[in-house]
Amino acid sequence: MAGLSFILIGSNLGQRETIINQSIKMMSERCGEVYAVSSLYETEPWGFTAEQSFLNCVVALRTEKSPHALLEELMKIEKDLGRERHSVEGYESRPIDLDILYFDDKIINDDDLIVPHPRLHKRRFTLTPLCDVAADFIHPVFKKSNKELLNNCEDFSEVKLYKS
Ligand code: PH2
Ligand code: MG
Ligand code: MG
Repeated sequence: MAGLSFILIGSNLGQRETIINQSIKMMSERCGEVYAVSSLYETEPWGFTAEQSFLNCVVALRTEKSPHALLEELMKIEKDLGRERHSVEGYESRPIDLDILYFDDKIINDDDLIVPHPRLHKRRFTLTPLCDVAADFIHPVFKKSNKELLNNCEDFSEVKLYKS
């Protein structure tokens, strides 16, 4: 049976909106059915300083892939869209970042993949678009809806509507 996954998309390097739209098209061609897309938000870099702000959104994806196969395909799409990974400490600016937030109500704690995403509840730039597409979805670890997580979120970095 198909799995239901939510993916956070982020970009703060290059033609941000164009690259994000390309990534959504590639996910629909290579990963499964993208059946909902949140509004697009302009967000303050979280956890590091960067020249350019981020654009972030969340897509809902129905996929036949396993969580690890999905991760592998998302990393290939990142690479195809020009993402380079450098071995630096901490975060760095990137043209595209595709993060699995949830995969059904699975709890995965592997070296290469942790689901639900371990920092999703701490980040307004994630919870705001996530609530556009899945406000009532229950976090399988905290047993709280995304809406509740957003209401209790202590991160107040700026998240501005960019395009609905
Ligand atoms: N991603 C990060 C680190 N910081 N800040 C914003 N606003 N948006 C992001 O997508 C983001 C971030 C690590 O992946
Ligand atoms: Mg990320
Ligand atoms: Mg990532």
